Amino acid sequence: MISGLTKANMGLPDYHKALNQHGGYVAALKSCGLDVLVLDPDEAYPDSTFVEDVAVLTPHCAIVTYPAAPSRVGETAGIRAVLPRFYTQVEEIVEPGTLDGGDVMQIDSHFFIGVSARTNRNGAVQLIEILRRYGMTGSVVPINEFLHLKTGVTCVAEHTLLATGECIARPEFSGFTVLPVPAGKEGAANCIRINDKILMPAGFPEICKMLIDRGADIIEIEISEYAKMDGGLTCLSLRF
Ligand code: CIR
Repeated sequence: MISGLTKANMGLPDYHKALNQHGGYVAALKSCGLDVLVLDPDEAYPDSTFVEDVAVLTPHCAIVTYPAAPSRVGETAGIRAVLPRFYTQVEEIVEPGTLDGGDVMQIDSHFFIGVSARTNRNGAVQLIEILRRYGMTGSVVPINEFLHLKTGVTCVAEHTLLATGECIARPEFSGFTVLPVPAGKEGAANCIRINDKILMPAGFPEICKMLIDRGADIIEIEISEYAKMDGGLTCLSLRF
């Protein structure tokens, strides 16, 4: 894990602390009523803990992605082996398309796809075509400031997004109530809505208070060691 890709400039993660934080994350998912399958470590791939990036899981099919980062391409073999346990329909993004799951935000049967340094237009178009075949839709959102779309925006309630930076004013989200996360607190924008709970990264009390005032039931999770590797809450699991 400590050999993974990062631009965070926050120092190396403490591996044992990271393992403890992972345990807390899994416990939080279970406390929301989810069954959790923890995959074996894939020691060949230091970024493989960010499992969200190698697949997109929908109600009708799973899609194995094609990560843009050369060091992550081989991670897909591990997830491809697991998906048939849960899905009969497994699709794939192929070259020259690239796509990271962190760029895909599902809201009902629509998928917003960030075109970023990791996801190219070809990958996004391939995903939209796969979604279309299964009766779902997709559209692209250009992303320049962030690693992934969901680094800058996630869904916190019906028709309501938590967004930061360039994602606050994007026309693609004009039909939503957008709750802005100010500069300096960007890490708060990557949260997970599960059933009636919202999982939030620890360390953003003002943002939590804003959500609680709107009626949210929050679980805060410490993920400092993953933030050092540019990872947020959503990256650490695939939820379906
Ligand atoms: C990477 O650069 O690929 C990893 N160190 C972090 C990936 C974070 N994933 C995500 O936001 N979905």
